[in-house]
Amino acid sequence: MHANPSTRRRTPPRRRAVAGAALAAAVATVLAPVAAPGALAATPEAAQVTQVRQPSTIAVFRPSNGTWYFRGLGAVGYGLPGDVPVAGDYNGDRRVDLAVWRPSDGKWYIRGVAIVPWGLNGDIPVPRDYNGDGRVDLAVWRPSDGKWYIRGVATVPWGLNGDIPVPRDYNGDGRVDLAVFRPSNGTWYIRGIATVPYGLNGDIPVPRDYNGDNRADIGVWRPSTGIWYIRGISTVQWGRPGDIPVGGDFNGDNKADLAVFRPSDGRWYIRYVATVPWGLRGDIPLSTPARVAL
Ligand SMILES: [Ca+2]
Ligand SMILES: [Ca+2]
Ligand SMILES: [Ca+2]
Ligand SMILES: [Ca+2]
Repeated sequence: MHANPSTRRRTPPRRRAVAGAALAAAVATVLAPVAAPGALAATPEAAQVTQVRQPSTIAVFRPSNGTWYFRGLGAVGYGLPGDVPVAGDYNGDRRVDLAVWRPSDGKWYIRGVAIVPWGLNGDIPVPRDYNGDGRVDLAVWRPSDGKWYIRGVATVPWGLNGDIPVPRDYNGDGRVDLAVFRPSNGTWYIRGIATVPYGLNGDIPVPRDYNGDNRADIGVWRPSTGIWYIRGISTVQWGRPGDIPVGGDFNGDNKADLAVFRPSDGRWYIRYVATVPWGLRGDIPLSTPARVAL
């Protein structure tokens, strides 16, 4: 049995108390039934599985010069300082397109594909293939109203200001599930599936499929200790304060690996796989499926 990260004695001092009534109201709101948007259809599982059979890329986006550096593939300038990297397969050709979302103008710049306004400054981009057509959909989660704005698919209220959006396929039905991690109470709210207390305020949610059953596993990485808590699977110390956890399957076995990027030495520490120098302090570490359109 692994340690329960919700153990109260480990609560960081910065954890804020939430008034009982307010919390109850918040939970009631977030659990309120939402009309199912019919457009959130099933994703062909084969398409997803095929994509993850190859090792993920090791890459960084460098905000200071707007350049992407893909290890073994090359470097491409695309984007500006302040942009949020949102690489994904937007046109359905099974190659990852370089893309950035620019908070200042709310536009998605998708290299070689399109420039599309979608979202407002303050939104959090959450691109995923929500309708299962093989193309990543433009989507933002808006903290101020807790709504998911998924272009051409649906607008769905799920979550509250302060939440961290964590959309994944948690039940393995091939559909991306809307979900948020709420730092204030360390709880995961997975729409239509479950409400799961797991983690503490200050933890970084790292939902991935760690055991290869094609379901995203709930997990958090704790910056203060470098410990990964993967629900029902393992508790492992990997990384240290200052590191940035990175998702990805770096050896192509269809299971997510524990990996961190260390800004202080520019190295990737991938457990059981490799230690790789790639990047500089200030870079944003990225990992994508192997096929990238450069
Ligand atoms: Ca889509
Ligand atoms: Ca699902
Ligand atoms: Ca899993
Ligand atoms: Ca792996």
